[in-house]
Amino acid sequence: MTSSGTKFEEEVASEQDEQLTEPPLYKVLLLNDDYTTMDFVVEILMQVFQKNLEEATTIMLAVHRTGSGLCGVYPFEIAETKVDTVHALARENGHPLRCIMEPE
Ligand code: TYC
Repeated sequence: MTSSGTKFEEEVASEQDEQLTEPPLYKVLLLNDDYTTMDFVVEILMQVFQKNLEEATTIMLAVHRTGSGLCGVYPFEIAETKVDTVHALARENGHPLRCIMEPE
């Protein structure tokens, strides 16, 4: 406790600090491979990452050409769920598509 503040004032200040602190963010990236179809990657980008057809096509082609591409930036649990959803949909449809997350 500071010399001037009461315990109550300290608690209020500390709760306000907590609300101001942004959660850490994670980039979710798709990785290229030789087997997943371009159409499937575009579908994933539209369904899982809420991209429109043009955005999805641009990201898919960037992954195809460079090896990886940014799908979005999210708090930890949302990023983790997106990665798991991509892998589940890919396996269900017989594609080896990989998706990773990394700190922003
Ligand atoms: N390289 C794949 C092909 O030529 C297409 C592809 C794009 C695969 C993006 C994965 O994340 C990916 N069919």
